[in-house]
Amino acid sequence: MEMTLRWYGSKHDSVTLEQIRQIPGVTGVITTLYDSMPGEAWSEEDIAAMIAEVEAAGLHVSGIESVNIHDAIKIGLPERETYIDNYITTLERLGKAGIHMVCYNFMPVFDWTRTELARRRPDGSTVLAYTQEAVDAIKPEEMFASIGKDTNGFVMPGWEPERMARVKELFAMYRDVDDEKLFANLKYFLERIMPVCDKYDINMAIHPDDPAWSVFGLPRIIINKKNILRMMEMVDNPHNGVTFCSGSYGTNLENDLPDMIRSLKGRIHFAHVRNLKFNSPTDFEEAAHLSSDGTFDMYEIMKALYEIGFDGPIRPDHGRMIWGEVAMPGYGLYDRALGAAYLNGLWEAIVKSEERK
Ligand code: DNO
Repeated sequence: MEMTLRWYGSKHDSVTLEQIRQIPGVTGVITTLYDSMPGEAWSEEDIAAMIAEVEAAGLHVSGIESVNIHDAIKIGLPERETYIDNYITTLERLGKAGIHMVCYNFMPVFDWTRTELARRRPDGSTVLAYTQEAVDAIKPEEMFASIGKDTNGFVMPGWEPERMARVKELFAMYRDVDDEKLFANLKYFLERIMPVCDKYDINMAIHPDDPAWSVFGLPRIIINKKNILRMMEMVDNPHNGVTFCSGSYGTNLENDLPDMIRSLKGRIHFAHVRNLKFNSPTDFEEAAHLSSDGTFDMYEIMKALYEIGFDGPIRPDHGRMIWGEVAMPGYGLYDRALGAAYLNGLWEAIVKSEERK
């Protein structure tokens, strides 16, 4: 595996490449063209500039998170053809530039959903949190306003104000899309892009829906072992793979994370590893990465990744806001750096204990 950190680009991120370079064991970044709109073809110049900037700092681009999917593709509108063509162009240009992993998601309307961006924990840190009660109590169009004040001035991925301004319209567009339709539209999209992925050896890594259940009545399909295996089988190509995100699948306590990892051998192309602390099955907060701070056994998660021979990029995921840092919620430097060091420590211990058996 390769330890990486997500980075939004110098225009958008409070964390610098120089800082990332100093986290022990982090050799790559996962980045994106954050200003690009879903459906646009990325230009060769922009891709080259992104890579050059990262490489000048002594790091490399280990993959893209995300190349976002236009709603027309998820809904299955006739215009999807143009947007899929543009997506293929982007993949082709990324492949030619030497990038071989692309993370994306297929969530309708909202990307990840949290009801609080700064819940205070007993140690004084603040974290992202979710309660089903809070979601049930508001209308989708009020969601952005209710959390928007806590973004610390950053644009949150998937929660761009222009997008949130259209929430009602987006809901109307998804009116006739149920789980089966969403699966069919995902299959159509994947079948169209697999040839370019085969040609340039690009691993597509779908991110799970977060939380792993339907919110506001929208269909959500990438939520559990059964559905993800269905997706792997429906387009049975090794380039059709997943981002294994422990914090997203883990929102549903019925998901056995190590077992899911083992069942996805060969198809996990990217890993987001973080912990959650549950106060009840419908109230969780994003704890520190350490097993003892949350609900998951992080050792077992890392061990399962080791056992399936996972060799892709991995990254610590949302961190707590600590030590007075002001950053995009979940994406500060300090706690993610602690997370990277901890995950590297677990990995070293697993590798050595297996090798010395
Ligand atoms: C949240 C992230 C997601 C993820 C996308 C992938 O912090 O994990 O926004 O990047 O769902 O497309």
